[in-house]
Amino acid sequence: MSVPESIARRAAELREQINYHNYRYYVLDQPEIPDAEYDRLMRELQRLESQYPELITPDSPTQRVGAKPAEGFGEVRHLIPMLSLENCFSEDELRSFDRRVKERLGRTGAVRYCAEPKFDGLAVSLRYEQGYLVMGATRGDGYVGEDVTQNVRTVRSIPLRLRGESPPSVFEARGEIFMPKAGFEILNRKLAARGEKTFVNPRNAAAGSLRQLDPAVTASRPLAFYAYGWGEYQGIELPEFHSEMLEQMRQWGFPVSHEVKVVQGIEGCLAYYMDMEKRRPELPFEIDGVVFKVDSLAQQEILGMTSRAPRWAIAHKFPAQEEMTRLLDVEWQVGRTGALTPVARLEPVFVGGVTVSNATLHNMDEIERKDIRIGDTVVVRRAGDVIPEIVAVVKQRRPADARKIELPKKCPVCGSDVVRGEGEAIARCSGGLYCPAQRKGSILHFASRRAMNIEGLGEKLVDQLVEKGWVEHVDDLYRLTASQLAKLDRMGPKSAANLIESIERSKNTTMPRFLFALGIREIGEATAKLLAEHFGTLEALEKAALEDLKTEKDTSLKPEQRYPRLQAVPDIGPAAATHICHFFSQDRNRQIIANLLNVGVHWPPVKAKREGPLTGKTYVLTGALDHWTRDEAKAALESLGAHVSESVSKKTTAVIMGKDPGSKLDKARQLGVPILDEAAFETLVKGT
Ligand code: 9MJ
Repeated sequence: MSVPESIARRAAELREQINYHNYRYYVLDQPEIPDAEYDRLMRELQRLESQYPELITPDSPTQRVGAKPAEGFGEVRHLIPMLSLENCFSEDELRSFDRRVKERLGRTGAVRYCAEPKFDGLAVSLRYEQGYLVMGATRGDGYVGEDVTQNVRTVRSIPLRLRGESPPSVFEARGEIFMPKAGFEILNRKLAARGEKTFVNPRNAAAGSLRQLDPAVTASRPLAFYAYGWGEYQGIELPEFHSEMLEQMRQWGFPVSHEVKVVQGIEGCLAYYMDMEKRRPELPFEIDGVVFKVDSLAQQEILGMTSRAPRWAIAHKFPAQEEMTRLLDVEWQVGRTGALTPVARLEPVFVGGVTVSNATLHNMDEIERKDIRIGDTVVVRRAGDVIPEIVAVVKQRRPADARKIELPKKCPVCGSDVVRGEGEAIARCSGGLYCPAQRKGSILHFASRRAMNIEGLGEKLVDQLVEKGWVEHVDDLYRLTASQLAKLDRMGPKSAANLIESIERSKNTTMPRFLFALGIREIGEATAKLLAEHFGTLEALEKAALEDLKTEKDTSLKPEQRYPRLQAVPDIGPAAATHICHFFSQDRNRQIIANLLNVGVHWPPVKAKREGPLTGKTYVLTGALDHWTRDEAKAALESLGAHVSESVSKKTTAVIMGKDPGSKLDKARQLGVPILDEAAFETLVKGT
């Protein structure tokens, strides 16, 4: 049977593509396509070659395991080849593996398997002579790998010497070097902070870290190792089972995962697969499937191997968490504070078990760092319940007409200017409450349970109220009538009356809730409470904010010296103070507050935090005291009702000075604030 021309062409194309991706993956450590895509290419070629064996060329990528070793490391020949594993993706395929095993063994009963996680890292062989680590090598193409001895020696979980009285004279341990998830996150954060390239996933990070010509770099990376097999050995007898040998290796000091289990037959395998898939998100390391190995070493011997993989093992892979698709467009969502978030619209793709058509792009910095453009082919990742994200761009597939993603100059919802502060990642709509998106967000926040707690006022209702123009600002909520509400979608007279009642009830609130409900940026619940305790009344807070505003443009002051009244409140720094000042400086905001008070929003007087002889007094500590730690001194003052502030202002009652006082002392002198030494401080706290 001759091979149809189109099939021969396709096979050649696949060979070329696969060879190229092997090179990217094994030599450059820079894969361009997700594993799932690579697997598909390989399977397609394998299928064509099994249909038309005359297509098989000696250099076909199906005829070997990996690719050439990179230049830079010495070569290591594996006396016993480091084979890869046959993959399967479904229960059916796993069942046919089990059937083949039974047929070859000529038995009908359940086969005993050793079930292992499939670690997602890079395979290495570690050679020990007389118990000492003498060589570490990567898999390479399975026959020749790279000498990474100096690098593996830096991996702390790899024993440099075997434990026990009589170690084998020669032993090659095989297993996976990988980067635990937590270490990967930290490493990427560090790299990003230094402006260096981050890694796409823990596997690439592990490969990139191990294959460093400078072992000092490897040493600084959080790598780990698990053993799951062996190569050459001399001077020992093998036990009956693979799992027993792993136990023996554990005795010699190799890390062997506690997730390794012996299971019986195909049913045992399927149960193990399901259990690991469920627990995958909580494991501290990445796995991309599970591996089943015929546990009896005698049976392994009978089964033998093909040129690429043992016939006694199979990897049952989880659905891919990364897939490729096209970025169709980017839309900008506007949040309550006006923050613009880019959202990627994708050509729908099945990834991580669901169809994904949107992914977050976080912010403009992220887009620029990854150089993402509209029209690009991108790698989308969806792991567990995490929001799908774009991890990388396949640059080689960038179409000529790919468009740069631009931060809109105008808010897509209200058309106001978009502003992005110097050095800030987040851009915002400057429309404030004029912007319907911000208005809806701020109304929902105002009504939320921990703010004004207006029960029954949800997103759908707020959308309608804003769109109909009935509620422009939060004070409008208190002018709604039951007959008006009853006209809205999915609202009967009863639910309208209930809503009016809960709006009415919300008028009776507390000052912290009210302050929190206003939605001033960076003013969360805790800060709202501190503000209320510090200022006691809204008038006092407003007055402080307007006074403090005058210090904003005073460049002779350091940021921490500006806004002294607001910054006298614990936890409030220059950024939060700026937001408070700006909020109260807007006539529109003050008008809304006045309206809210007019319609009857009220709260009981605020109790000062602690009543005591020093209530109303504010102290600042500077320098080290001999007999008190800073926290002890602060606690002593607070227990008497005083407030201890971080910065000196005219309101400061006194500054308490220890050894090596800082600039706060100068500030106190400048402002004529009394200064107490340690003795005077002790008289104050003990005598009062
Ligand atoms: C991984 N990657 O976790 C094997 N593997 O066994 C496990 N890989 C393997 N076993 C023989 N658990 C060849 C590869």
